[in-house]
Amino acid sequence: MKKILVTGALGQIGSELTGKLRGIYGTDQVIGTDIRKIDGIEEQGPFEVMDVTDIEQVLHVVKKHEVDTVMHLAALLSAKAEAFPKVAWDINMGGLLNTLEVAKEFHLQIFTPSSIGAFGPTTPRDNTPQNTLQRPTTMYGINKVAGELLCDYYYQRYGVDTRGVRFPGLISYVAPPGGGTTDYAVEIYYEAVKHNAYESYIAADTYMDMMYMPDALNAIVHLMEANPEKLIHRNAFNISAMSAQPEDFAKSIQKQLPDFKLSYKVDPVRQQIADSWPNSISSQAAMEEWGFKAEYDLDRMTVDMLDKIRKKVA
Ligand code: AKB
Repeated sequence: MKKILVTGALGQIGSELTGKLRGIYGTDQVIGTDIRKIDGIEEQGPFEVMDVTDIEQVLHVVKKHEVDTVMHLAALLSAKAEAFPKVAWDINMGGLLNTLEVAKEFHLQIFTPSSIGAFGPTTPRDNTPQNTLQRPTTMYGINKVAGELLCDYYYQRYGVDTRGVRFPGLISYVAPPGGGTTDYAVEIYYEAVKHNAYESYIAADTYMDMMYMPDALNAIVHLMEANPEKLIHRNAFNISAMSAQPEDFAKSIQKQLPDFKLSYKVDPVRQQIADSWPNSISSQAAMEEWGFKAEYDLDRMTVDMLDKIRKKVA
């Protein structure tokens, strides 16, 4: 049975992935870790406060729990990384390098997400291929490209079983994303339920890839369970469920809330980041190599998001 450590377990992905993995592999088999702790977290399963930038702490927790797999999620997102580039480098690169070093020593399997942020303005914008030009212009993107290469390097040089995907914007009602460029696609649902209106910081006609969290979690589990002989790429698989602009979300919400209003007040920093990313990426390699498939399209996701948020804020 796997013994899995999740870094960033209180973050947007981690707070849902930890529970999903506990449902599959058993509560005691999954150790949540984060730089901070919240009340009652230990009642849900094993939890350790751990700073990924301190390799001694990572080593200690891996040895203590006899871990064999790490879901390394601790990272700053794109807009936050643009505000604090040096901190982003230290956390995003330092945390990953420490995790890979510990993985090399203890023969751990590693998952770490890359992002559509690993692409840049010179990347082909539509149906972006798996292997293409990557010259990102953000600190986050630079971290992601370097991370993809590092994971490949640790596999090729040391045989570490590294795996990963390039996530699009992830949409969920459980934990807020915080500090991303695609966060508007989460906020729009909360504002729809609370105020029947949303002011978007991303401009009209800006398309980005998106995915509902249940599809993202399934993708992680499937990739980690995939037959390694079938994996040609291993790391940084493009995956997407939909390509959408703010107006598409508004139209989908209006099918449930006909009076919903969308307006715009563009944030130049996040708009510039969004403009440097593709409109839509191709998930072909992930489909062929490990059977990636998204279950949720925009309308199905909208119905579920609105329903869950209504119950949450009631
Ligand atoms: C962000 O907006 O920074 C993230 C991402 C697409 O990597 N959601």
